Amino acid sequence: MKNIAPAIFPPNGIGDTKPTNQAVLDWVHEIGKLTKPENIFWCDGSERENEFLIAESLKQNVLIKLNEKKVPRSYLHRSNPNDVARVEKVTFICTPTKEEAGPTNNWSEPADTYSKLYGLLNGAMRGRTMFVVPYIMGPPDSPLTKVGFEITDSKYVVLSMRIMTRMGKIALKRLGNDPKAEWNRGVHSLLDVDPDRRFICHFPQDNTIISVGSGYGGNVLLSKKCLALRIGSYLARKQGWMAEHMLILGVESPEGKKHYVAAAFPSACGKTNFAMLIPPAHFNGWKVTTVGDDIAWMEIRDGRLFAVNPENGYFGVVPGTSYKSNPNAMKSIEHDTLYTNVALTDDADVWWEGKDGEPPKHAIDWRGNDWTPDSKEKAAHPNSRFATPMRNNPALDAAVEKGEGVPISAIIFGGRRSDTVPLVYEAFDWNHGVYLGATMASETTAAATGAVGKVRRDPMAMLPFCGYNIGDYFRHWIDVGKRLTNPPLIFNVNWFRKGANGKFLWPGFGENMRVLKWVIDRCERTGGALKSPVGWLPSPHDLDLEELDIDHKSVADLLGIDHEEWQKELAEHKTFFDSLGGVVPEELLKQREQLVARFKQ
Ligand code: OXD
Ligand code: MN
Repeated sequence: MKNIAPAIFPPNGIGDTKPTNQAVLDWVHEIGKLTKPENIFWCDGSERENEFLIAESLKQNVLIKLNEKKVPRSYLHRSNPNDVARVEKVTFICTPTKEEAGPTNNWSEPADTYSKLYGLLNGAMRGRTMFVVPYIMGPPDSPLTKVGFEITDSKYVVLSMRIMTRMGKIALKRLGNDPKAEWNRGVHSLLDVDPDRRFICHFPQDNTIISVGSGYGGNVLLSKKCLALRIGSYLARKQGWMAEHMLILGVESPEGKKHYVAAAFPSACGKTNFAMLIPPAHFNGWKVTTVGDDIAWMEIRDGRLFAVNPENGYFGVVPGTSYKSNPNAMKSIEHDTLYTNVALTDDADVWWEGKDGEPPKHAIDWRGNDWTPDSKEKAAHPNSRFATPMRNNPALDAAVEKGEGVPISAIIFGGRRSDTVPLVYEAFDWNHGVYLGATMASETTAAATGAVGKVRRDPMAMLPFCGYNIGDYFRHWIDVGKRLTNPPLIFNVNWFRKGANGKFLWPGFGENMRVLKWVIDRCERTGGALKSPVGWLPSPHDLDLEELDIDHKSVADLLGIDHEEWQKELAEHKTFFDSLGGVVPEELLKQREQLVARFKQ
C-alpha cells in the first residue's frame, strides 16, 4: 500500500501527553499493535502542537497556506477527488441483530465486521504516525458532555478535530482515571483512500466507531456525524435524552425577551445560514444569535427541553456563501479557517461559486487544475467545506458554554421542496409535530454521494444519522413528549417552494426572520393562525411582510394547500411508512389517518 501519510517526528515536549486512564492506554496499545505505526503522537491541543502539525502538513502538501493578509492563519486542503462527501452506502450500524439497526440503516454483523476491518487495519499505519486525539463533545461542565478518543493517521483530521471539538487535555481531565468511565473509541485510517476499501462502521453497544478508506470530513471527523449523531442517538435513547441533527438559535426582541429555537433540516439545506441569520432592517432591534449550526443534544428538565451544542466549530458548505447570503459566516471564515476543496486564486486567496464579486480570471480548481470563468467544471466542489471555530462567529450566543443548555421554545422541521409544502405551518400538538418530523422530505443535495435533487423522506433530517431502528427512534420522540409539561411548539418550514415559472417564491436568507417572528409570536400566544388540514397556517396578514418586495399572488402560493398535491403527499407518507415494515408506532399511524380525515372534512 502506498504511504500517503508519511510519519512525522515531533521534538521533545510535543506529542507526548499520554492519558493516564488505563482503559485508554490498553486500547491504544491494541490498535497500535494492529496498525503498526512508525510512532504514536499523543495530542494535547496546545498551540505549539498545532503550529508543529501545520508546519509538517505544509511540508507534505496536506495543506496549502493561504494569503496571510486576505485570510490570516488559514489553509486549503484538497481531498482525493474520489472522496468528497459522506458515503451512505458504506456507512453501517453494527448491532447484534439487524432489527436493532432497523429498516433505514445498512446493517452488518459486529463480529464479522470487526474481523473485516481489523484485516484492513492490519499494518495500515506502517511508516505513518498514529495520532491519538482526546476530545469532548459538549460544554465542559454539561452533564450531557461525552468524551471521545479518535485514533487517526491523518494530520488533516487532527487539525480539523482541533477546530470542531474541544480537544486535548480538557478531555483527559474530564475522563479521569476510572477504567470503567464511558468514552467513545474511534479508529480512523486513510488506508489508500480507495472507494472499494471505504467503510464507516458504528458499534453502538461498544461505543466504538471504525472508519477506513476516506479522508473526507463527515466520514472521518468521528466526533460529528458518527459520535454526536449515530452513537449519540443510540445513547440518548438508552439514557433518556435526545441527539438531533438540529441547529440552535436565540431570538431576542427589542424589549429583551429571548427564545431559543432548534431546527432540523437535511444536509446542505441552509442550517448554517438560518443559525446565523441577520434580521432585515425592518426588524430593527431584533437579534438572532447562534448556539449551534448542526447538532443539538437535548435533555428534559422541569418538564422542558434544554439544548446544548456539542460542537466547537462549524463544518459548513462553502459554495453559495457570500455577504448577501450569510455575512456572519463570511466574517467567521475570513481567518483561522481550514478550507477543503475550494478554488485557489493566483494570489493565494480562496474562491467558490456564489462568492461576492467577480470570479477570478484564473484560479486552480478543487482538483488542482487550471480554471477560468470559461471552464465547464466548477472551480469549487459543490460540497466544498469550511471548518472554522465557533468563536469566529460575530453572532455567537453568550450561552454557548452554559452546561445547563438553553430552553427550547420551538422546534422547526424543514426540507427543500419545490411544491406541496407551505412556507410555514404549526403542528396541533407534540405527536402531530412528531408526525411532521417523521414524514418530512427533501430534495437531495451534494452533501452525500448519489443523485442530487431527488425527493427523499428524511425523518427529522436523521435518515443518514439515526444509529438504531427508526421505529424505536419515533417511539423515543413520542415518549419524550409524555415527559414534557412545557413542550416546545413544533413547526414545519419550506423556504424552497417554487412558482409556476420555476423560480423560488420566497427570498429566503435574512427574510426568513419574518417566518421566525411568526414562530415566536405563536410561542408568545400573540400570533394569529388559521386551522388547515395540515396544521395551523398563518394567513398573509399574520406574517409581517412589511417592506418586503413580494406580490400577493406569491404569498398566496407560498401559503397555499393544493389538495391534489397533498393527496399525492399523503400517499407518499403511506408508502414511506409501509416501506419501514411495521415499525412505525401506532400514534403516528393514527396521525396519518387524522390528516387524511381532515382533508375530507
Ligand atoms: C454535514 C452533513 O456535514 O449533514 O453537516 O452532511
Ligand atoms: Mn449536518
